[in-house]
Amino acid sequence: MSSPSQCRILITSALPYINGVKHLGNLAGSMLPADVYARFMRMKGEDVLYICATDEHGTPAELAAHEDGLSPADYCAKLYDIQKSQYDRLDLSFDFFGRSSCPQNHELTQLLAHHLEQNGLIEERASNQVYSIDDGRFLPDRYVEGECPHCGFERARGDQCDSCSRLLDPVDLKNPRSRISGSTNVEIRETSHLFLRQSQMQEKIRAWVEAATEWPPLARSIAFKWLDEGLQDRAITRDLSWGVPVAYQGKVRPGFENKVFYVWFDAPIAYIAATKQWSDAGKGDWEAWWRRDKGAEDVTYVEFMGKDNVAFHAVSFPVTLIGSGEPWKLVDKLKAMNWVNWYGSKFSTSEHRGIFLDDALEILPSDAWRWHLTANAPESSDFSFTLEGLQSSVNADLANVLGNFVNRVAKFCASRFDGKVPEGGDLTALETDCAKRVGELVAEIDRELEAMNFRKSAAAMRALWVAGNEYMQASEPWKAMKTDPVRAGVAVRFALNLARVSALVGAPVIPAATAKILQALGEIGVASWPDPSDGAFLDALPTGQAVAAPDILFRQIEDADVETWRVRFSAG
Ligand code: B3M
Ligand code: ZN
Repeated sequence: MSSPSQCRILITSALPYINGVKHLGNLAGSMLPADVYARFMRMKGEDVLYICATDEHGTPAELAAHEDGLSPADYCAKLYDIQKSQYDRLDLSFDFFGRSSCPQNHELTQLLAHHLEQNGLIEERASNQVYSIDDGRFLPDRYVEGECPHCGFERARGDQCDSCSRLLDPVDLKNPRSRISGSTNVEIRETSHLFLRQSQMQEKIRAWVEAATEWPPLARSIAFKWLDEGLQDRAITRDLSWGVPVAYQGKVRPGFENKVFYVWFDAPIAYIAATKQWSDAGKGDWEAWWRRDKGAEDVTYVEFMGKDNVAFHAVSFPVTLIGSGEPWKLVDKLKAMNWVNWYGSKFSTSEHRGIFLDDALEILPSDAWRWHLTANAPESSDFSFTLEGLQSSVNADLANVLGNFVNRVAKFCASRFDGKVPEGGDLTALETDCAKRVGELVAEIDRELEAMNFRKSAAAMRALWVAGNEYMQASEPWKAMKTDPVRAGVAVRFALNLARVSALVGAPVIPAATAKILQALGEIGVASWPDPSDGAFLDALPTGQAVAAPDILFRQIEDADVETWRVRFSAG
C-alpha cells in the first residue's frame, strides 16, 4: 500500500515478440531502461508497478510455430517459459510478466473494440486479397510469396520485397503462391476488414500530444511527424486463426469467423490485461492503476520502447483508449530508444545477426551486459556495439574502477582493522572535498535517472567510482597505518562509506554486484537511495560493523575471450 507522500508509478516496456529468443538490441531498447528506472524509483521509496508480457499473436508467431512443428498455443507456452527464465537471469524486476494471449486480453480487446464501434470509430471496409483455394483461406500479407513487381526478385513477401525493400501490396505480386502449402492455386477475392478510424481523432490526439510536455524529445518528435503527415485509418483485423476473435459479448461478428484482431491492436491492450493477470493472481487491484475513475488519476504512467514502436503508443493505442470514451489511464512519459547496431548493420532476428540473450548469459554475467548497454544507451543516436567496447566497459569501468576500489578498501579493513568498521575522527580537507564532489555526483545521477537520461547517469556513476579510487590513492591508509593508525582508521571508515554509496547509486544498473558489495560491507535489508542532504550520508556504517572482502566482483575480459567471441558471433 502506498503512503500519502509516495508517488505511484506504472511502468511498461514494449512487449517482446514471442517468436524466438531476443537479442541485445531488444534488451537495450525497452526492458533494460525500464528496469533501471523501476529499480531507481523503488529505491527512492515510490510505489512502482512494472508490467511486461510476451506479445504472442500475429503472423510471425503463427509462422514460427509452424516451423517448429507445434500449434501456436504450444509454441507460445514453450517460448514464454524460455523468455521468462532469461529475463529472470538478467535481473529484470517485473512486478508481473504476463502474456498477450491470456483470457484477460481477449476480454479487454473485445470490450474496447466494441466501445470503439459503438462510438463510430470502427468501420467495416471491403478490399481485395489473395485467397488460397487449396488452403481454403485468405492469406495474410506475409503468407503470400511471389515475384516482386518492381525488381523481379523471385521470393518477395506480400508486405515487402527483401531485395529492393519496397513496400508491397500482396495482390501486386506476380505468380503468387501460398507460404503455407506452397500452392499456386490462388486468386484475388473480395473480403472485409475492420478499420480503426484514426483520421477522426487527429485533433484530439494532437491536443493530447501537445499537452504531453514531459515526453523526452525523441518520442515527441516522432509523434509529431505522424500527426503532421495526417493520421491514417488502419485495418485492425487479419485472416488468421491464432489471436483474439472478432466477437462482441460472446458473438462472432458476422463475416469475421476466420479472422482475428491485428496483433498491434491487441498488444498494447495487453499492458492492461497483464496488470489484470497480476490482479487476478491476488497481487493488487488493476483498476487502481488503469482506471481514472477507480484511483488511477494520481498514477504516473511511463512507457519504454524502441523508436519503431512510437507511432503505436503515441497514436494508435491512445486512439483506442480515448476513443472508447472510458476513463482509461494514458501514458504520461514516453521514452523511446534508437537502435543498437552490430558491426555496421542491424541486429536481426530473422538472419540471426548479433548476440542473443541465451548466448549473452552464457558468456558473461548479467551485470556486464546491463552496464555496457546502459552506459551506451542508444538515446541521442544509434549505438554501434563492438566486442572491444564491451571489453573496455567491463574491464575499465567495472573491474578496474569499481571492483578495484571496493576490493582494496574491504581487504585493507579485513587485514588491518580486524574486518570491522573503524571508529571515526577528525576529517581533513581530503574527506570534505571528496564528500562535496560525491554529493554533487549523487545529485546528478538522481537528476539524470529521473529524466531517464541513462547514458548520462552511467557517466556520473563512473565518475563517482573514480572519485572513490582517487580518494583511496590520495589518503594512503597503508602509509598512515605505520605512523598514525587513528588517521588510517578515519580514511578506511570514510572509504568504506564511499564504497557503500558507490554500490547504492549503481544498484539500479548492476543489481547483482552491488548487492554483493553491500553484503560485504555488512549492509543487509532494503537498499534505499542515498540522500546527500542527510548528515549521515557518508557516515552511515556503524562502528564495529563486520566487513569482509567480497568474492571477485567482476572478471576481466581477456583479449583471447574477445577473439573467441569474434569467431563465435561472426563479428566484424
Ligand atoms: N512486440 C514490437 C517490438 O518488440 C512489439 C511491441 C509491442 S508493445 C505493445 O518491437
Ligand atoms: Zn523488389
